[in-house]
Amino acid sequence: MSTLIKNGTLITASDTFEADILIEGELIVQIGKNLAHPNADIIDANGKLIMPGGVDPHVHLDLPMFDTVSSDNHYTGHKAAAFGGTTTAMDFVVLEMEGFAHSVDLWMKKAEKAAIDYSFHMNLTQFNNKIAAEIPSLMEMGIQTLKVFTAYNGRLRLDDGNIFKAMQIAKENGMLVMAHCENGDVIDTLTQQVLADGHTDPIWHAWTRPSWGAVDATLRVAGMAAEADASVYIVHMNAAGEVDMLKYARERGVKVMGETCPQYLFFTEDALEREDGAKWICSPPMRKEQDNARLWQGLHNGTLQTIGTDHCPFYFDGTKPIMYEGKEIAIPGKELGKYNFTKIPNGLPGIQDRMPILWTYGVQTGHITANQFVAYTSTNPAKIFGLYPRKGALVPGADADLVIWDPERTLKYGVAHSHQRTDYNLYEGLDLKGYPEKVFLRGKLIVDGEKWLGKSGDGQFLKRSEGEVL
Ligand code: DUC
Ligand code: ZN
Ligand code: ZN
Repeated sequence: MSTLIKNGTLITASDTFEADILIEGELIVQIGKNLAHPNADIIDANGKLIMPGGVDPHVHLDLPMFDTVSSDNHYTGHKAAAFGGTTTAMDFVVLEMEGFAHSVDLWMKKAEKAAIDYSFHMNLTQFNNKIAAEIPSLMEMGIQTLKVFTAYNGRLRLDDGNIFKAMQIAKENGMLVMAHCENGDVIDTLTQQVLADGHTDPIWHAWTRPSWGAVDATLRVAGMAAEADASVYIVHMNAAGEVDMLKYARERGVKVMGETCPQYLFFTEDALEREDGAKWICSPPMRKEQDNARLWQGLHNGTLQTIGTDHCPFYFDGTKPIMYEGKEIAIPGKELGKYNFTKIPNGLPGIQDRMPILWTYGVQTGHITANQFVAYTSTNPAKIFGLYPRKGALVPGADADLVIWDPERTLKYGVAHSHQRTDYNLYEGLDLKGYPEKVFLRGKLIVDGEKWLGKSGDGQFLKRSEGEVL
């Protein structure tokens, strides 16, 4: 099957130009002016923008947390992603006692429902000689990334010595270490103290996870990367000081890259003081306006490399069902922590919101250019995570993952437009200008306006190889 998209304006990470795109089967085969094909379906994209499908490097689908599970699975989350223009999503495998192969198998099973293409990062939350010896086997499975945590003592955290050893092994094997940077000791100490003092409101979540901890952990991780000559990627950067540490390390040649997420650009910890503050509980927490501003600046000047979502939705009130594809679904959510902020499941919806929100409030406000938008939401993640140019590129030979973007479409955003399977949207009521109109996954039209044409099982696992350091 062939599709010829005519007269669109193509936006890549580096250029903006007018051209036609010919798709044959799953691939882009030609890009140029005045293309013709005897029996292709023709789509007139006059007045529309065409970009590579979004690549979300950081999502948590079907993730068990506390006494529940994140409310989007690999079908519902992928469907939402597609409506927002994202056609590849990477989530994190929980490391079980039985080891990597068993853990990956469990995640492969969950992802049989996939509706867009996907790959996995491995949470490296245990470390011993046996695990160390098995790390290279992940590369054979197409998993090129190890995620480490400097927080969540006694659960997910590795001590610095083991993080450093993981970096040495990663360096040897062409792998990338991703790091969640907060100060676990300070968090645990403050949490015990405030609970003993009877503080249980959501705002204490932010006040027990100070931004200095994120800053110190970022510098520590960068320092270890320098010493191991390893590549690292700091996930969900949220504090101004983290951007400063990133800049400091990068200026000294350390192979460290940084991701932020829309929630850290648009919200502050003040949101946690609202009556419905639990909706904004995620880790790390949102910070202050000066942090938002420094993150925007880091995107504007290229200190940061990507914008992911950390999509990990929970219902605000999981005792009440919502309608999803004609069925009532209720999944326990934030109400679990009604009387204690430490019991509120951590995480926010955002997989669909990322690109439309950033287009209106990032590109049109002049924080980033349209080319940077493509770089941060698609091309750079594809490069860093070893998927380029199959993903994140508008070039012959690339997968035909495309978004036809209508720059004139206006809408009031919120749950009414969202396919994220939860009962709220952080951007409720925001006016948007510019929205995905058609989305293709490997040549197949999966979103056409408001119509969902994709299906469970259409998504493919992407084996990844060594990525680039940007
Ligand atoms: N933070 C969250 O808020 N949720 C999931 C994982 C994470 O790092
Ligand atoms: Zn994290
Ligand atoms: Zn995360």
